[in-house]
Amino acid sequence: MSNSKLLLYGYPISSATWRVRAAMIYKQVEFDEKTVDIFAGDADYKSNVNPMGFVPAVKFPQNGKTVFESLPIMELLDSIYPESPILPKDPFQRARNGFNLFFCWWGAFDASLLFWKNWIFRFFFAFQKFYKNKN
Ligand SMILES: N[C@@H](CCC(=O)N[C@@H](CS)C(=O)NCC(=O)O)C(=O)O
Repeated sequence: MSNSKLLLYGYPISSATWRVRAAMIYKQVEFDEKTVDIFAGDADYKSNVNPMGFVPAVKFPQNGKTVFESLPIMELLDSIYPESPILPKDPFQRARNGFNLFFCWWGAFDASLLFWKNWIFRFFFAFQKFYKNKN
């Protein structure tokens, strides 16, 4: 694996991974992909990459940092690789775009109370762990 490529941590049937993968392909950015077994759970991934255990995450060769959450990843991709933009340049259009994305994202999961409960607990545990040594 070359160090100059992005590394996408994903899973084949993950829609959140698809959107990041699609953005990279659209932008013609070279990347390698590592499958994280989200069903079995990957303790190493959870400890070292995303404390919530969700995919996708992307490791950037520019500084070796790893970013998780598909929407910020896509925003970062657009800033670093401005060719073939995926976000509107106009700030109002951008805000509208952000609204649309969040609306779809939250709306899509609104139906599942079980998912919400699980997600909220995972979020707070992961948040605590991730920011513990960052201050
Ligand atoms: N908000 C996250 C959500 C990512 C997400 O829900 N990923 C799912 C696959 S599509 C996952 O990793 N699920 C594993 C699990 O629930 O443990 C994003 O947009 O990146």
